[in-house]
Amino acid sequence: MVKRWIKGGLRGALRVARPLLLAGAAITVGPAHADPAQQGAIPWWQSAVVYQVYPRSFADSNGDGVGDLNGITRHLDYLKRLGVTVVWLSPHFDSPNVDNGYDIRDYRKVLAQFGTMADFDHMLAAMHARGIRLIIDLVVNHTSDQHAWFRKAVADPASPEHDYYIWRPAKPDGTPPNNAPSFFGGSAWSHAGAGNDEYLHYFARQQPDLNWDNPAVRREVYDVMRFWLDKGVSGFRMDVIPLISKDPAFPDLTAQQLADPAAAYAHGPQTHAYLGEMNREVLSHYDTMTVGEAIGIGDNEDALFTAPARHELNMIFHFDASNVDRDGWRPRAWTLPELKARYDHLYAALGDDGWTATFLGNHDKPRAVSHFGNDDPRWRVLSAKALATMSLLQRGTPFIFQGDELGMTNFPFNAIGQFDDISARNLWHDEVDGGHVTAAEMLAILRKTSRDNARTPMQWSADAGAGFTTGHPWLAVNPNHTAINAAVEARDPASVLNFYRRLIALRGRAPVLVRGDYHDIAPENPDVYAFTRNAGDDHALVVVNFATHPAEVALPAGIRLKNRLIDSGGGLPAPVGARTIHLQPWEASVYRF
Ligand code: TEU
Repeated sequence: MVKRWIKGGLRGALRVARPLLLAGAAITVGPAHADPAQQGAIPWWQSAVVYQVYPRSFADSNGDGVGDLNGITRHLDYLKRLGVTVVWLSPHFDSPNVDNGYDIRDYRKVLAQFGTMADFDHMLAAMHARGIRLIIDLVVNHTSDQHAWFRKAVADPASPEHDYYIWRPAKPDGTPPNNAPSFFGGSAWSHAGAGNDEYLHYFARQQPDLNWDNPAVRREVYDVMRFWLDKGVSGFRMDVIPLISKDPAFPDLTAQQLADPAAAYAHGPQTHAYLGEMNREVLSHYDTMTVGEAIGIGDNEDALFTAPARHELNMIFHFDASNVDRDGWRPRAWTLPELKARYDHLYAALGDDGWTATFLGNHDKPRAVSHFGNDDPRWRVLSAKALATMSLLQRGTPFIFQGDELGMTNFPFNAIGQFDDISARNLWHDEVDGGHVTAAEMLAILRKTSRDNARTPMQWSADAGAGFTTGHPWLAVNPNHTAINAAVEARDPASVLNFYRRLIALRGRAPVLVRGDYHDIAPENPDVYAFTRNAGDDHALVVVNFATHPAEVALPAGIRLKNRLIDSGGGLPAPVGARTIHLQPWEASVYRF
């Protein structure tokens, strides 16, 4: 083990209280922390395994039905045992929670329901004591409409804060300045204050977009970043970061653009200038990890954000693969070759030096096993393991969404009243109340696609409240928590949880699974996803059967199988030198070759 000082920690040392400093400034970490300049070394953010905590739903320590920071601190040994090295914390800031914290009222204050700044400091120190780093959510495309800046902006159009936001006059006929839609329904423009001006909000009207063209806004954002970095956080997941720059002319979107507004919004003129400035001003002074939520960005544009020489971000989330079953808000049928093609396209665009983030789910997606696997009790465990094998061993830094390591499933929603999410409720309002879609059809769609599927409380135990809370949970606990929970799975060697632990450990032992290139060896195979990872003389083969029937994959010449490294618990290993691998339903294996 190598012990190193983190640049930010050292800087923070001058500013934070000494007891915190002792626990927070030095992190004991594995070989990944070796000097990246050293030949062959892998930067820590590449060998990291990240775990996303959605604080509202992770663990409630005080019985109010809402998860909190002390709840997270309580479960750090669980995360340590899982093997994750970084936690991404979804927004923990003061917020009116119109969009569950993605509408921030005060960037320097912890949401009261989640605890205090002292709880935050304590949590961070406890993470560092376990060699776990923390990255936090940077939500700076927009603020809450209750942020002091927006309140001043509305109250006084002559105030400096007015220019922190984006205002344009309504058209003479009273219609919005242009036809831009909000992601949460309706126009992206709303009226506020005196006069004729409307403000821009790509999300809810309670989430006004910041005016990044105003240097004062950028300075404020950089100060917020330094505030948290100086506390010892190790970086940021950047919410909808490609959206920060806007074309000030605000032309109407074309019909084609209206079909995919994210793509239209993601290509503002100054995005890269601003990210470069952010890196120069802030990130380059700390040892950080950054991951951009790159909605609207094509695979081919990845390098603009992540090429090391450009000094912007380390990696971005691409959504093409995870959206394979979606056409806007409507589900669409998909095939495995189609899913593989989306990954293959991304990796081809990235090239052998590019880097990305791999993931199956997050707080905006349905549950991974219900989404890409099969949550029927016959296949749930197997398919959750198969998906984990795919996602943790693809090339990139893997992100695990809380509960996916248990194979948690979608929730059996059967009424609109059970949904909390503003996007589900607004969609219902527009489409069902608007008379375009029947209630039954929309319910069937939301049951599959709703973001609330991922947001139900973490299932720690079979107790009432799932061990998440002793009170009344803010969102219903999935009734299947009596069977699917961390306590049961910790004891069961064949559980999804124990498989994740082994898989993460394997990734940690085998550098080829981190740094190796990626090559799909059977893109047309309708059942099996088979890809190699290669680094010098080190070669690994990952095979995953996506079918509920046995399937096989023929190996190209040049692959001479050696030992099997891990298997999700199905068939016997293929013999050394075999030309074909036979897989049981939803079986996943990894071989050396
Ligand atoms: O999400 C960005 C985004 O556009 C989608 O995830 C979108 O919310 C979804 O497709 C609509 O159904 C980020 C956050 O992850 C999300 O939770 C926030 O709601 C959004 O930004 C606004 O901050």
